[in-house]
Amino acid sequence: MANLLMLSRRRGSDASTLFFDDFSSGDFSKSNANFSWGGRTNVAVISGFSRAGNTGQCVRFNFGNTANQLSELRFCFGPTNDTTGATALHHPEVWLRYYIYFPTGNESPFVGPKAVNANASNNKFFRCFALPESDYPRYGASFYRGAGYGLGSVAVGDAEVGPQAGQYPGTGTVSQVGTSYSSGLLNDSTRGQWRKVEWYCKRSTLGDVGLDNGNGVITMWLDNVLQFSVTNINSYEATPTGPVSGFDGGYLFGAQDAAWTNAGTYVYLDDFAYSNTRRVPDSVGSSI
Ligand SMILES: [Ca+2]
Repeated sequence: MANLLMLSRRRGSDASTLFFDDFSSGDFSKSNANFSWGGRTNVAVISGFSRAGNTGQCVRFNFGNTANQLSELRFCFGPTNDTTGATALHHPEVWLRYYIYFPTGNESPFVGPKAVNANASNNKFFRCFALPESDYPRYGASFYRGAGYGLGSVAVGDAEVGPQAGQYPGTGTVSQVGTSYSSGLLNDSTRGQWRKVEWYCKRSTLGDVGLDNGNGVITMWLDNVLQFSVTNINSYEATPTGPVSGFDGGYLFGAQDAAWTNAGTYVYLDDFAYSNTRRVPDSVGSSI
């Protein structure tokens, strides 16, 4: 019995992990009752490069040869992707884990020029929201660089990630912005490595007098190191169209208001995993 139990645990990985994709399918077809990939723009699963090395598959975001090219991968917390949220699971808390790779430009075989996101503007890094997206506040973070955003000095070629918590769509305003940022996400010492990105997003709850408790959270870790945590988000009651109690989907990377410096920049992503109960352990594999 003990041996069977150990085998079961090994095969099952972690019970709290609801979805995992190493992209060995060669596309975005993997899905289950809890998760599915959605709309894609200038993004593909490629072979011959992955977190495992110059083999296997991973996701390649193509930021193109023109300024501001959109490169985006959407997802849904549900069995089929949709834009209405009708089939989504409305999880009030979500944990995501994935690995990203910014090329140095010197890889062999070549995987793209040196990834440099050098402008002080809003370049999408991550978003998580209820559907339809146009109706509810978005959680997320964007690349920023320059005065007024980051803490400490920022050398040429670096980029930081700052939280945009509870951003209401369509208004152009950000209701709450954190004051601490991830530095060192993208610089000469960190290119050429697979870096672990983790997110925790929690909707705020409704208080007993019908008011938003203002306790929504967005937290980011990079290689297990806490980067920022915004813990006072209003996202339950104070929406344009009424209460929202969970997350339905989101997207990885996305619109780039400022160009990546080098034409033809690629960014890579692999070993994506999702849980709605706790942080996803490193051991999660393709058995899920
Ligand atoms: Ca892979």
